[in-house]
This record gives sequence, C-alpha cells and structure tokens, in this order.
Amino acid sequence: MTNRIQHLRKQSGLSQQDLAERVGTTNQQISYLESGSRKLTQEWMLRLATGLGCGPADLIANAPFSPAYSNRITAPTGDSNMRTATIDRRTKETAIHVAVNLDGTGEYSVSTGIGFLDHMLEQLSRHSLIDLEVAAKGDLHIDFHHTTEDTGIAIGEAVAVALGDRAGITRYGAAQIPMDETLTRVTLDVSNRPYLIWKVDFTRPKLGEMDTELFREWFQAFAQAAGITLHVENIYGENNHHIVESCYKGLARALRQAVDIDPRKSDTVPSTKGVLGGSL
Ligand SMILES: [Mn+2]
Repeated sequence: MTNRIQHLRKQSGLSQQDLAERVGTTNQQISYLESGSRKLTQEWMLRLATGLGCGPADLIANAPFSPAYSNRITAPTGDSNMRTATIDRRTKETAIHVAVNLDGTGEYSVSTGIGFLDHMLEQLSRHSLIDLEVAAKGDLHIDFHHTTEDTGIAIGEAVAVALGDRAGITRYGAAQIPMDETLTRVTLDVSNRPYLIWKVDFTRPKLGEMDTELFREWFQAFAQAAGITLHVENIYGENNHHIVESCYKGLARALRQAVDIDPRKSDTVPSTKGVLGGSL
C-alpha cells in the first residue's frame, strides 16, 4: 500500500462508488488510485482530499487524521504544471488563506495579525525563495495559539500540495545559520514522514506580544502538514530574537535545497521504494 486513500475512505464509511460520485469519476479509477496503479497526481490529490474531507498530505503521509480538516469549506487548488498551491482553511478558530510558489523569487505578502510571526514568515519566504501569501484572521482575543498553529498547518499543507508526488526533488536539506552570537542548525527530509526534533530553549516568555513557547507549535504544525522530518537545534545563543529568527532562516535555507529539482534525477521520486512516505 503506497497511499492512505482506502484507509481514509473506509474511515469515512464510504464505498468506492460513494467516493467516485463525490469526486466525479468511476469506481474503477478509485480502485486504480487506491492500488497505486494510477499515479496520484497533484490534481487527484486535491480531488480526493476534497471528497474525503481531509488534507492532501493525509492521503500519503503517515500522519494521524486531523479532525480539524473536516471544517474546511474551500478545497485547496493547485496547478499540476507549476509547483504552486492555494489553501483556504477555515475553522471556528481561524480563517487562513495561503498561496505558495515553490519556484518563486521570495516575494511575500504576510498578514497574520501577529507582528512577530509576520516578521518570521517574511524571513521564511525571503530565504527559501518560495513566494508566500498569508492572510490569517484568528481568535487573537483569546490568545495567539490557534492562529500560530493553524498558520503552520496551512503553509505546510500548501507546500505538500505544491510538491505533488515529490518527483525530482533533492529531498534533503541542511543549513547552519549564524546571527551575531547565535548559531542554529536545521536539517530536514522532505520525505512524507512528519517528525519534529526541537532543541531550542528561550530565556524570555515573550517576543513582542508573542509567547515564545508558540514557536515549537508552529514548527510542529508545519512539519506535520508538509510531511517533513524536521530537526531544529539551537547550538548556542543569547538573544531570543536571534534564536528564533535563525530557526526560521535555517528552515528557509534547508527547504530551498530540499525542494529544488535535482537536475540529475528530475523525473523520479528520490527513494529506493519509488514512493516517499510509509515505513523506512
Ligand atoms: Mn529580526
């Protein structure tokens, strides 16, 4: 089994026929997609995710099914010829629009209502060269938790959709980022195997109005939704602004390498299994 379509379909109590009707195809096609004999293209991922009420990354990632996705009212869209994706994600807590272009120039337009988070997401775009639009409206009157976490989910999901079946990517990336007295190392595997190692400590509870404990939440949400094994380690540092900013810049630089098309293997999935995700 190379994908989780059948698992998610059964979990939703749908027959192949039911799912076929929801996404406007035949049960034969659903059967081919479930068995892996038909390629799970970006377009199919988007159609099936809508039909199953899940996130596109859930179709292939090892991730536990996220009930939050069932609140989605607008399906994600992507262009199968370009590595772009748009996500409109809405729950009772947040409404978030995200657009990404993996082959961009680092142009961004970011507005989350949290000044410090905007500053970090702008760094992410600028240093990954991924074009990034983020417009988030969250329940900031409660606290910044939902908006921070859901922004990480939405950006991660958009990256997952834009990557499609991940054919041709370099897959691994690593960066060591100094900022004055601070040094941070980020290493990642765009593997469809979500995992976060977070070895980052802060000595202040807040940066701007933002609780420093929320940065781990953002990175966890992003790694999970994007299907990325992500290790972030602050090796040393004093200034809390530098520490967190070096984490985002490290993610950006490592991601830029990993999602780049490898010119020596541009038509294959970089795994001896022929597919990314599942067990090693
Ligand atoms: Mn800064």
